[in-house]
Amino acid sequence: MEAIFYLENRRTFAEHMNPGELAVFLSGELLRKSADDDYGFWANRNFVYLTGIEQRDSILFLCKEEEGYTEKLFILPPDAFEERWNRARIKPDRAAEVSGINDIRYLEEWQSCLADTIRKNKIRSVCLDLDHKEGRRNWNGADWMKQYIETGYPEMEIRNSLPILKKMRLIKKPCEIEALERAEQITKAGIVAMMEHSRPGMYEYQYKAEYDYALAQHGVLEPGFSSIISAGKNNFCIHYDSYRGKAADGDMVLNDVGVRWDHLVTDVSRGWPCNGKYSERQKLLYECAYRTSQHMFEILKPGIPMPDVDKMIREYNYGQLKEAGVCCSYDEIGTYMWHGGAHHIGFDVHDMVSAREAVTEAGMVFCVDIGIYHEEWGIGFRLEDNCLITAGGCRNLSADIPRTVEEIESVMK
Ligand SMILES: [Mn+2]
Repeated sequence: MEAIFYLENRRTFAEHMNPGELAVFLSGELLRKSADDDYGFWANRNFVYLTGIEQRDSILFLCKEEEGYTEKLFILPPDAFEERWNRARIKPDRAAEVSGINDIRYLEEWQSCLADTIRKNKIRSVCLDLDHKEGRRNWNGADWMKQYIETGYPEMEIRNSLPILKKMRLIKKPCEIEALERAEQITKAGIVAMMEHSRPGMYEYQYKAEYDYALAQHGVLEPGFSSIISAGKNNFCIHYDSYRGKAADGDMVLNDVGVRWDHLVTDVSRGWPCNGKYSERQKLLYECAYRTSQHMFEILKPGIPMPDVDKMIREYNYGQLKEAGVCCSYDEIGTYMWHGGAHHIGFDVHDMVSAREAVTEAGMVFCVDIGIYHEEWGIGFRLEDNCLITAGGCRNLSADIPRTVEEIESVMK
């Protein structure tokens, strides 16, 4: 992404702030795993969305003034010893180039800058990224910052930045769509590699190795999220991640995988027979999902409430399963469909999950995910594609990844 992307994001965020308000964002801290080993650092996505900076212990200040706003970025200072052992730290001029922020300071200044800004700009309210999910601890540092501000400035009002960011991140910019398109091509390479190597007796970890290898050939060193790759009965565990099972002749393989490119992540599922030829029952069920998916891509357009998208998938797929003689009453659909079919993707794979109340709008990208689970027949799979809503309709960004029975069988020949 070019710096203008981050600059525009900050400008839009500032438009939602009130004069006398300060927004503070943190990239997050490095988490220690055990002994002298740490978890890989993962920068807070909202911080990256606003700065492009993925280095730990970085802080962004956005200060709203009567006219416009000012911005400051705090980064770690150089440390020859630390950098010799681990990695080079971003230099101020590079941080300015990436983010488009001119005022770059070293981290040790942030407390005095905060005090100065609060006093000089008569700050009465601070916006923090208080992203709390079901009471689980938030590692982006915002909770710590909230406590710091409440202790030092007891009169200060605290406002949650999240509703603003959710709204912003729902609509993708053209450069984000471009990044997604590139990510889809690499996702295709990974999925096709798994299909091409597929054979009875193959272990799930071998499929995973094919996927990871194909991605690495394109410079993508880790999958967009924890890959779900399973075979046979393991397909009945929706977020399966053990990779120890083996595909027996006649089993279906399920993948639910993604690729991150320039921060944007895809989320695509396919289901194929490990031996390369769909059985009659597999084909029957797969084609129900396929027709439902095609139907959705024909009708999706701006102006549809997201819960309705989910409902439409369910109802249409029920019609298909009924016609196939699999399911006789809508009350039973839960036996075969275990999860919803539409979540947004973007900087996170479940991008802004609580934006379900949204109404489709040009620039939104979400999954059209049809999962069918027939335990009695031992067949479970998902067909999941990435739908971009356009001014007049929609586009399937993952359409190029083999998805019809014929396309998949011909890749596996
Ligand atoms: Mn998925």
